[in-house]
Amino acid sequence: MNRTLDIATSLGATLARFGAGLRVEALGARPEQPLELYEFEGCPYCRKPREAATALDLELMIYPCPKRGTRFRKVVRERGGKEQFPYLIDPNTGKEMYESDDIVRYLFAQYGTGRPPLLYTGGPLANLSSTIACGWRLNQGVYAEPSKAPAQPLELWSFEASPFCRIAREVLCSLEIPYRLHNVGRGSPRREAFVERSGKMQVPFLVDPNTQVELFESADIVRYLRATYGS
Ligand SMILES: N[C@@H](CCC(=O)N[C@@H](CS)C(=O)NCC(=O)O)C(=O)O
Repeated sequence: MNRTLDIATSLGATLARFGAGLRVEALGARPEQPLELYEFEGCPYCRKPREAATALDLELMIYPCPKRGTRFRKVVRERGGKEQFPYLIDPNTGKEMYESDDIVRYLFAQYGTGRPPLLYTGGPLANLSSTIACGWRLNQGVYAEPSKAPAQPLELWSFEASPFCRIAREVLCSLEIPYRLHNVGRGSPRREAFVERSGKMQVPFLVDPNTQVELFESADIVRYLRATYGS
């Protein structure tokens, strides 16, 4: 996709969700270990738990499960009994679940201060606006593309509502590359440490421990991922 169109449609997706996943909300208990989310970027239901994770400043291990994917879909089938996404595993509590609204409610109850704001569950309206957001992105982050698996998961600093981060996440998804997602939404207490680590407050920021490459700029990240892991 042409770069200007790419950014414009990604911004369209952010606006369609009224900026959910932009800033951090009231925080509760902090998990010791990152939560694990099996999802894909082009799935409207998967967006809601990712938004909630930004709002709750949670670290996630993302296991991308695009359609026709061969790496992580089977894990969900084996653990939960069916291929339905999103699927959350919380190693801190032993809880595992399907259903985006259940996941969002669980996250706010466990790691926020109770009930989620309407924007984050919102029933049919949230699903409709998330579907419209996916529509803006056509088929980006829906289907798996042939790829080489990295030996170790990558790391990405991001927040859900950022149009530039979405562009990088969609490619990680299509290439089925697992990654540790460091959420640094507006108001995140992690931002200071991130700036110390990276040198500036800019996302997306990708670290590949397999090659020691560190990159800002979504277009550079996309180029790097395709050259290194695409086939
Ligand atoms: N009510 C479920 C709906 C989930 C759902 O329908 N997910 C679709 C993807 S958007 C799915 O898993 N489809 C099966 C597949 O992709 O193989 C929720 O909110 O989590």
